[in-house]
Amino acid sequence: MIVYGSSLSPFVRKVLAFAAEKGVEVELKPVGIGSQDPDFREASPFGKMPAFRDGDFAISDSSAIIAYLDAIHPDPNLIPVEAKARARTIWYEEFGDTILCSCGAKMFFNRIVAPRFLGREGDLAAAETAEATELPPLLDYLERVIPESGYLVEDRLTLADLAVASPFANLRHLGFELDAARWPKLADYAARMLGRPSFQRWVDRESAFLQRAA
Ligand SMILES: N[C@@H](CCC(=O)N[C@@H](CS)C(=O)NCC(=O)O)C(=O)O
Repeated sequence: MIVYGSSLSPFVRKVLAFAAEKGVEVELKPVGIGSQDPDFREASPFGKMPAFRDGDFAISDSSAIIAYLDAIHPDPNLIPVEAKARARTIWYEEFGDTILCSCGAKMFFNRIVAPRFLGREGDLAAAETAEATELPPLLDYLERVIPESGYLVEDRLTLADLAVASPFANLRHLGFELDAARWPKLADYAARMLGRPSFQRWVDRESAFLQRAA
């Protein structure tokens, strides 16, 4: 099975971590933003990463890919079946994918992707505003909702944790330190989740790659 994209994308990283936690082997085929690679474009008609292929089956969108991986490899269960826990898991995935990622992307794209990989200046004012005004309420929210168990749903690892933790790797690459005085549960949570082998393998590679590209 092939995942197309770069693990620097929080959506790609979420899929890679989900596959690793399931024990499913996937190969990451590197493609960058705007890639015209025909196999990638066949799987992702609008050129967004991640895209995915399993033989003659191709699909894009991290949530669609995860639904597929979950269906062909149900164990270990990472998407609860109990109604409320399942709904909460989907909410946290949505929160991670849209609310947290769209804020984090303003910082990561403008400070790293645009200048280093696209050869143009990023909108540093937009990045600054995102960090100063958009991000803190999202971090306050997570600080409130993380249970004592340290897992968002059912006191065990689920897709909710993988989706919420993934964008924190991008914040780490930006040198953003979670203030443990203001967000103690969250600082511990993010460090524990990104320290799982399913994430750490990729985050370490990304750090090395970003250092080379600096
Ligand atoms: N909802 C999609 C979002 C994918 C997405 O926006 N990926 C970004 C990279 S983080 C991308 O490919 N951007 C390039 C573009 O929009 O052309 C998913 O979950 O896979």
